[in-house]
Amino acid sequence: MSELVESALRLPRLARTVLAARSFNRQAQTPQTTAGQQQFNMRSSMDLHPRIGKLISRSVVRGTPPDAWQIADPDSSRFFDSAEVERAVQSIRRDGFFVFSHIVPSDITTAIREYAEQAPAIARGADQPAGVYPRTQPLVGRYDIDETVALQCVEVQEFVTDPVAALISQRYLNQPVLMDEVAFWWTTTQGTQDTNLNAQMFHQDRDRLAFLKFFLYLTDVTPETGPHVYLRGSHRHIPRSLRADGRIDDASVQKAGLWDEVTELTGPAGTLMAVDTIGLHKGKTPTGGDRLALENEFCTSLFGNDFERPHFPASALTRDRYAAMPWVLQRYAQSAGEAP
Ligand SMILES: O=C(O)CCC(=O)C(=O)O
Repeated sequence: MSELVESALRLPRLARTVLAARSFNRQAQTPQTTAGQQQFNMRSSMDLHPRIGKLISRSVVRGTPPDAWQIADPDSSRFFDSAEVERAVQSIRRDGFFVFSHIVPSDITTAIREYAEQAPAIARGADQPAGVYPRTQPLVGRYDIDETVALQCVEVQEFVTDPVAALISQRYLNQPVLMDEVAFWWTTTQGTQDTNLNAQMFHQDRDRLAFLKFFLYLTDVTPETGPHVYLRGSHRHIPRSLRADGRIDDASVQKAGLWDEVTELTGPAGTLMAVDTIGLHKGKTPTGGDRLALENEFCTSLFGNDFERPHFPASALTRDRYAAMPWVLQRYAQSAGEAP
């Protein structure tokens, strides 16, 4: 289909997305799925501009209960220094990302890494049952640990329920947020043939209208061990040539004259980053060793893609945090102590 016809179709898709998202957010019980056509319409309308999802979110996510803003005590965070909140928000607004100065203590990162070393992981693209990550001899470029498995680790629960991350997301998006997704994965040196599959080509995340992600490195990350890579400023503006919903190669970013804005986010184990991944980003394929990363996402609405309500044995801290911020942690209501 010609680009002209495609462009003409984006506006009606945008209008349908606004209507569908409004109706979704008015339901008394949050639907667990978003119809495929609605997902497509939303993703397609995001070709118009990287900020379009945030605009839709502000217009349709209304009437959240007053306790939606409520969060647990920020000083209870062992991951973030709450003194960095304002700087983080300003930096994400300007650049699309922020690397925190505060490094997460090594007893926490070691506990999470040791958990990942023995947890079942799924070899991406291999069509095999989950198994322990073969760290000395990885076969594929990416091994994913599913959210329910990740949440068996109490330190992972502590990370994904962190009140400072919720606060930064609220302040950045200017709306109430809820914890939406946990990703936990190894990237390996075996990924050079599968850069598309392993999210190692530039792309935008378009699963929600408005969202913010936090990445925690659990191994030391150098330019050789698979840093997260971000096109600075692309959360605010993306040239037309790079706006398609799909994978974009480095040559296209170079051709658009933007290579100077490409930033590799490196740091020792314990490095934390907040990233607005509506901007163009990718993982760099490791060449010198593997990388373990843990990520969580806060969004303003569960419209856009299907979601799960994982079951896991909640720690005392998770229960306390759920009690303090039930709206933010609503996906965990069942596991954290409330009847469904
Ligand atoms: O591995 C990374 O740093 C980025 C991963 C990513 O963008 C994704 O999983 O969508």
